[in-house]
Formats: sequence, structure tokens, C-alpha cells
Amino acid sequence: RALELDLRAAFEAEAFDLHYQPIYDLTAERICGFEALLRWNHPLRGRVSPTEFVPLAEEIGLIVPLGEWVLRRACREAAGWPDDLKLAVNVSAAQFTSVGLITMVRDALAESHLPAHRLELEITEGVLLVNGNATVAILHGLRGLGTRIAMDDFGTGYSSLSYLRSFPFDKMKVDRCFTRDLMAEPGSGFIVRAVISLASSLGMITTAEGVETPEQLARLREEGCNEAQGYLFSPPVPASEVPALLETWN
Ligand code: G
Ligand code: G
Ligand code: MN
Ligand code: NA
Repeated sequence: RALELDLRAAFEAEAFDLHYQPIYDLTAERICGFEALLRWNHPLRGRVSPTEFVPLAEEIGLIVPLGEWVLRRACREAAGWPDDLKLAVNVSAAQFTSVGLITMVRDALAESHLPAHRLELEITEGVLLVNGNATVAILHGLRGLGTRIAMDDFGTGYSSLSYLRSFPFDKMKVDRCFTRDLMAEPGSGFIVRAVISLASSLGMITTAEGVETPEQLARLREEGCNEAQGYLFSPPVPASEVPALLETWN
């Protein structure tokens, strides 16, 4: 529970930071946006991975104020980027139980002057498992603001495909475990192909996560994937390095 106390203290001390990872448009052949990723530099332990502290923040209810901090900060930073760039922000299931989510997003957009269509909220399948009907209503409210909604880590959750009928997502992010095995395992290739085909028949675009090699990228392009994200382009970087990435790729 020591980590829990540290996490609360870190929030009070604003000891969190955001890094940004580029998302590359395979058709335009340029960076089309960035995903904001939370970073915590613990005074003793050093960098703690969000896969460790985000679940803890969810458990202790800290994810609601922390998620608000992430969104405000990210919108403010993204408002200063060239205006053809989108911003993707991860939203936890726990934030969907807070009735204020729609108001919070609307306020963050208003105060940053970031146009709503440049904001994309990434949610995981788990969000729809918790409270399906209420969640779908909130998703429609968020869409009503003009933001885009992406399904993150697609293919790793436990839900059935039926939830895809309950809400029309704008984008599907193919989990990096499928990209990783793309060249080695025929099965992964078939899954990626099926996901891209499913997404496109439902009117969604696809982003492949975890792209590390030119071979993976070529294969994804062949399969009709729209966007790619991964170490091939860049790891997540501090906001100060965004201009240099745009200089390199765009
Ligand atoms: O980049 P990285 O290894 O650090 O991210 C690990 C996981 O933590 C990812 O699955 C990502 O979705 C999650 N994560 C990173 N930042 C945030 C955030 O701001 N909010 C939420 N809810 N999850 C985040
Ligand atoms: O939200 P999400 O779970 O997709 O968060 C992305 C996570 O994946 C982050 O932890 C990020 O640092 C990590 N990541 C991004 N690109 C790559 C990659 O090319 N390879 C690997 N192994 N991890 C990546
Ligand atoms: Mn994500
Ligand atoms: Na993901």
C-alpha cells in the first residue's frame, strides 16, 4: 500500500508527466496525430509503468482527477500543434462511472481551444462490460461534442463481438501482440486481416499498434491498414520533442 500513498502524494505534487507517441497515416505518409501517455517518475523507484499505477489509480478512485489532469494538460499542449494533428487520450472504465465525464471533456476542449474533432478518446472493451447501457449513452454524449471514439487494444479483452453493434466506433486499434507475431505466425496475419476487414465493413478505420519493423509496416499496408504506431516511428517522447518528430517525418 506504500505505492498507493505515493500515488496520492504524486498527484498532489503534480509529479506526473505526459509523453506523446506519433500515429502515422499510411496513405498520407505522415504523422497525423499523437497519443498522450501518462508517466510517473517516482522519487525512489524511478519510472513506474502506467500498467502498474493506472490500475492502482482506478482502484483508489484517483483515476477520475488524474484522468482530468491528463486530458486538460494534453488538450492544452495539442492546441499548440499544427492544426492537422489529432490528439488521442486514454480513458479508463472507471472514468465512465463518473457522471461528469462529458462536462469534463467539454470544459477541457473549451479552455484549451482545441477543436473537438481533433480529440480522440481511446477506450478498451472493458468499458462496455461494466455498465453497457449507461456507457453507450455517455459515448453518444461524447460523440455529440464532436470528439472521435477509438476502441483500444482490440482483440485482447474478454467481451464478445456483439458490443460492436451497440456503438459505432470511429477507429479500432489492433493490439500490438498481433503486430508482433505478424511475420512469424500465419495466425496473427489472418487475425490482422480479419480485424481490418471487420473494421472497414463497419465504417471504422484501423491503427496497428507496436509496429517495430519496415517488414511489419509493408505487410500492414498490403492488408489495408490505415495507420500505424510503434517504435519504428518513435517511442513516446516528451512534448518538447514533438516538433523534431514532425520535422523528421512530415
Ligand atoms: O506507454 P505505456 O507503456 O507506458 O502505456 C501502458 C498502458 O498504460 C497502456 O495500455 C495505456 O493505455 C495505459 N495508459 C497510459 N497513459 C494513460 C492514461 O493517461 N490514462 C489511462 N487510463 N491509461 C493510460
Ligand atoms: O494505450 P496502449 O496500451 O496502446 O499504450 C501503448 C503502450 O505500448 C505504451 O506502453 C507504449 O510505450 C508501448 N509501445 C508503443 N510502441 C511500441 C512498440 O513498437 N513496441 C513495444 N514493445 N511497445 C510499444
Ligand atoms: Mn491507447
Ligand atoms: Na493500446
